[in-house]
Amino acid sequence: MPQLLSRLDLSAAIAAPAPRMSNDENRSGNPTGPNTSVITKVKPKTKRPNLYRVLILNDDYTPMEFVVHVLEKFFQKDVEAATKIMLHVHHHGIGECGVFTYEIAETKVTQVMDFARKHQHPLQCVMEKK
Ligand code: TYC
Repeated sequence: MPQLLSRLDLSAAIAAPAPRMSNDENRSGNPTGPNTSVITKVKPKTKRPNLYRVLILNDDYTPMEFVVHVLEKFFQKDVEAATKIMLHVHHHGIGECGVFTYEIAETKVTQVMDFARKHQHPLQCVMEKK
């Protein structure tokens, strides 16, 4: 008569059988060695990446509109968010454009510095480890 198996019983029933061992062998794989087992703990290895702030600095010459444009172009800010950041920098001297992994932050800094130089503005952009 067929037997009803629960989900647990079923998975046990279909699990792979233990490797065959000869009578004079044991779990160490050594016919004469001690009956020991190695228990390997699997450590979940998800490391959080180091993060970097990209900052812009105030100066007396870069036009406000240019800074807003930079924030829209390189940091995907809408005009309201860009204006808010630009005014923060204008009043406080420094402000955050975004937080990125090292390579992305470095790329943003280079893009902003190259763009400012191309338009002959003294705008400065730096990165700082969080
Ligand atoms: N202080 C500049 C001005 O009055 C505007 C400005 C804002 C410049 C932010 C740089 O990162 C900056 N034209």
